Amino acid sequence: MNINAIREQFPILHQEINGHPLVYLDSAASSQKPRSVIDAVKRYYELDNANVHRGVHTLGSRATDAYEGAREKVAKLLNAGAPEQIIFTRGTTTGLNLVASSYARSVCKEGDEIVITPMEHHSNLIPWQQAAKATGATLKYIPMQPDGTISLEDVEKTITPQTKVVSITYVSNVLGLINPIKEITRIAHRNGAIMVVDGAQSTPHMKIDLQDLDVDFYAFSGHKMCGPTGIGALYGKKSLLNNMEPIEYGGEMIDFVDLYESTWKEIPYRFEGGTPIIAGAVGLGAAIDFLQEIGLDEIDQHERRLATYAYEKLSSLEGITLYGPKENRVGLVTFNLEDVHPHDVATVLDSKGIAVRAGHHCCQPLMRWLNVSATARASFYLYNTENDIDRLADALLQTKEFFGHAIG
Ligand code: 7TS
Repeated sequence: MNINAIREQFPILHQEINGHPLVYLDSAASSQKPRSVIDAVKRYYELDNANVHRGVHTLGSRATDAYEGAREKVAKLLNAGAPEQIIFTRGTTTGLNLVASSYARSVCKEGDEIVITPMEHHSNLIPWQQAAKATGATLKYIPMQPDGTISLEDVEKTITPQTKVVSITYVSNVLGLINPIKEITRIAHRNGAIMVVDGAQSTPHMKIDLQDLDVDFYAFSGHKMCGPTGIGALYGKKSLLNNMEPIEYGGEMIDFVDLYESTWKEIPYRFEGGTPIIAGAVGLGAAIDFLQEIGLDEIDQHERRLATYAYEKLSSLEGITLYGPKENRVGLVTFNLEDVHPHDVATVLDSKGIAVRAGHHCCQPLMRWLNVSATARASFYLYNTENDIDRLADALLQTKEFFGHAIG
């Protein structure tokens, strides 16, 4: 990977923030966008814009081709099989809510179980809390080891024949660890449960093969993988989607409407009521082209190198606590400096042009498990370099000094 050439393609990176060259270390919250994605959205609006799946006019069919072409790109990226198994959504949150509201609420009943983990992002936790409350099912948690990982032994103990749904994040947005999704899926299926995966932090960073993983649902967001905000997708197995009720009713999702009864289109359209996010899908398609041209395996390796470098470099600072396992982690490092609130850390770093996130990262139960109220987090992507991490480490030293605790 030629990082300089890659960085050249991201206009936003080439600016000064508070008098310093920008170091963007918040890609887990939202990634930056390459020129090709920005141009694809612009070109779509300048040349092809129209509504999809309706008019017979030329612009309408161009827009439809662009939108459906993006669906095919998503299906190929994830090795998802038939493109109708891809439903465009607003992002991971919308995808997970769709499964919890449509599938879980119709399948689960009292005595059934929904299994998740304490490391889940709120968008893979609250939908299941609500589905459990609505159906009388029990919400169960697979316990975590001291380093945050989950053991297959605990997975075996937690998932039972009463379990109807298991929903787990592939990659933790706080701990940077990768969960053994393929093995958990096998255990879920053996017990008759379906497997749902939160792919928000995995899709941008590693090669995903849904047919190999054999998961039943998989949700992700475009904006974390060089695409625009407001677009994402949910993969679902055809056999499940075909039997699910829509959760949004209106235009474009119907087959036949009468005064008192209506019927729905085939999948995926029955889940895409209203005018869809056409320009977003076009941008996501361009983002997929961009990532695939570089290669997801190369991106993955680059980020793992950065994560190892960052973990080692930061752990040598006195008074720092790093969260999550040392091994097998993806490109992010979550940490706290002794006696300095993470919001203060992020504020001082911003004054030096370095963007990191501070807070609970939409993982309040995980924060309680870690026994902290908040942390700081530096997250990396294909455009970050060792130099960015050196700048972070230097700035953290200065932060510590600024707050009157010189690091030895
Ligand atoms: N799941 C995980 C694991 C996430 O990291 C996020 C967003 C979501 C779901 C929700 O994605 P959305 O696109 O629907 O909002 N995570 C973060 C983060 O770590 N910092 O800001 C957003």
